[in-house]
Amino acid sequence: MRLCERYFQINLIHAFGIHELAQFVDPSLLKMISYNMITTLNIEGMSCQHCVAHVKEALEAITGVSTAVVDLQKKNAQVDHDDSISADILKKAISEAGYESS
Ligand SMILES: [Cu+2]
Repeated sequence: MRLCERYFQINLIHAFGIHELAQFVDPSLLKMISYNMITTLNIEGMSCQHCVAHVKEALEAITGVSTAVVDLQKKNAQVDHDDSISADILKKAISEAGYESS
């Protein structure tokens, strides 16, 4: 599914709600819809832009993560992902990359 279609569908959900949408949209299409959400995690241990790139790469390698914006000054990452991804999955990837997160 292309990104613009996906966002269009999410806007539909926000406008009508999933149950209302189910009344006039094919149920098989609804199964394809997942919510996108943004999770912000605090990250410890990043000291330079290489660390930032490393964390970003680790997060964006996860299926279901679309983008990760990692900020060295703020010591955080804003991760845009679908609803199949939990914070624990994100933290595990950060941990495996060698950093602490909460
Ligand atoms: Cu570094």
